Amino acid sequence: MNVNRNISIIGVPMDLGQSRRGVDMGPSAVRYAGMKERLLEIGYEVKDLGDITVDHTLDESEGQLKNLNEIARVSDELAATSDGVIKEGNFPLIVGGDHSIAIGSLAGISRNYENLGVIWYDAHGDLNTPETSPSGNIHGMPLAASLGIGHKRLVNLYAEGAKIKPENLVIIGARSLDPGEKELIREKGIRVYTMHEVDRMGMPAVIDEAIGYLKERTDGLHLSLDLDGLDPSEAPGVGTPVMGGMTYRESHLAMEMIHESGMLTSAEFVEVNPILDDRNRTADLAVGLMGSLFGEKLK
Ligand code: EXY
Ligand code: MN
Ligand code: MN
Ligand code: MN
Repeated sequence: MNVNRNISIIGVPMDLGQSRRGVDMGPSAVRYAGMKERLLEIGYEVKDLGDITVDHTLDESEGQLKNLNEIARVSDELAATSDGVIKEGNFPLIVGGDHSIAIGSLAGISRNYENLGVIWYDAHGDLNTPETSPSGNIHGMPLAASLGIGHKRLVNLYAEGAKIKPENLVIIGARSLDPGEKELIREKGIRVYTMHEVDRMGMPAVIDEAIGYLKERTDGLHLSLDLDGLDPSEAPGVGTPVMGGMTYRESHLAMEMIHESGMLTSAEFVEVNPILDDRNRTADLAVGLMGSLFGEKLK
């Protein structure tokens, strides 16, 4: 199956899922880094649908998850938009904003598949629930919510219950997992390639194995790429950096191999925070990885 040649870009300037202001400027920074031009150069039809409006007023109510109401509202709008993009026959390319937006993207995109596969490229598991979260930040919860675990407002967003299945999920690059996340990984048998596996096996073997594992059981593939999956020395402009991450070169290879699989049906790039960045370096890197993901050749 070849990648759809018609890309629809959706910006989600979301910064309510975490506490570091600036990630709402991620979509602008990635556009400024030439995302649309890069994809046009490779030969795609590209439509930029603009940004989903986010009300950045912080919800100071105690007890609830931080900014739950606005995150749920935006996620619902993102779900409907990305669902519509697929139903029109286009490829949704979503740019955040913090990783809480994946609750909406997975809710909308998964409606179009029996078994949507997910590659979660991230330093973190994003598998926390309100009970296990050390921070109460919803950007640490999107994968649990998408698996049907966590706050009911997030679990039942756009459609009732789980949006993806644990056996259709692969996490790559994890190196900062909370106790509750480790428990959930064990309990659900989620396939995780931590940085230990990435180092021991090498990225080629990790991606080969992940693609082989997903190919036989899924009918679509969503890539959720959190820029903090890369080492902060290369991608400093992220809100929750963790040392010892994947290199830019390893990540390019991963993107090229995912493209070669012909399985990719949607993608999102999240957590670019230009305020924390060195000039626009992390956004530039994101656009470079998009080039590889969509088939740019070195020769
Ligand atoms: N596990 C920590 C928490 O839940 O607060 C940190 C989560 C960081 C999430 C970033 C988006 O990947
Ligand atoms: Mn705004
Ligand atoms: Mn994440
Ligand atoms: Mn992360």
